[in-house]
Amino acid sequence: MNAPQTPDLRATAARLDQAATSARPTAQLGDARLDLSAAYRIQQLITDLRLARGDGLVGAKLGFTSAAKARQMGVADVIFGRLHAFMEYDAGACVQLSHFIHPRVEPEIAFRLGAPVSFTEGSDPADQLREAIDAVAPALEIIDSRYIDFRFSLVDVVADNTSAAGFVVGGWQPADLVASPPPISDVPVELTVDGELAAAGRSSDILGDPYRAVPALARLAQAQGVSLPEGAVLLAGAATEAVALAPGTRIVATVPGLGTVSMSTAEASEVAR
Ligand code: OOG
Ligand code: MG
Repeated sequence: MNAPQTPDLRATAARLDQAATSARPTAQLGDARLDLSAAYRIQQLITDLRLARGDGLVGAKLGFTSAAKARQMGVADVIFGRLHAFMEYDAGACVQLSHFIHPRVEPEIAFRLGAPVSFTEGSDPADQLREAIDAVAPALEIIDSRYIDFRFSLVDVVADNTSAAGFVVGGWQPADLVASPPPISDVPVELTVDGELAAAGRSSDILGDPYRAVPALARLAQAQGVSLPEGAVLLAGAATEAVALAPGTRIVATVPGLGTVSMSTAEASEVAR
């Protein structure tokens, strides 16, 4: 009799990485043997492939921190993903949609680390992360599920690095989270496309207060054994539903107290597939 097959996590990681680099969707994992810890292991193996290509880790993100996002995707648990150098775009950048499968954009709040964090044993991970944060900014995240039709289970989306595909950060403002957090705990968050309101929420839709993303991220990063470099960007999770990106548009996120951040998408005629 054959021994029961163990899922090939490495092959799954390679398939998801390949789907991202080729911008071609792949089938949902649909493997009942995979649990959440196997999903995070696949995510780690994707990161290993990227690091081996010289594509450094430049940050981390949370997903499903708002009810709007959880409702949109039918997945409720807060999830953790990695941001790599290839995902970073300058503020105002014009993004080629041919690099993506079916990209969506969502408004976010970003924190920046002024010092590296390695979550050493014996000290509270949330304190370590909070003490290292030196700036806060409005941000846009591009998400692009590698799965057909942008459909996934919790295990699928964690294995797929939480659909992370791109991010744009606006002007950083100093953040002293211990002494004087800027007043952005409950302010409107708006996303416009070509000047029209496309999604709206409040910063308090993010776990009740975007600062609560910091301990949540610290806990998940520590659990995954992730160290974050100086300058790392942390995305707190979208306050609104994500909006499908169309060619030839300008996207702006506005968070009063933090300012705005924008990007645009290239015209369809410029998109070479
Ligand atoms: C997963 C990523 C969720 C957020 O901010 O909630 C996320 C997805 O919706 O594809 O980034
Ligand atoms: Mg997001």
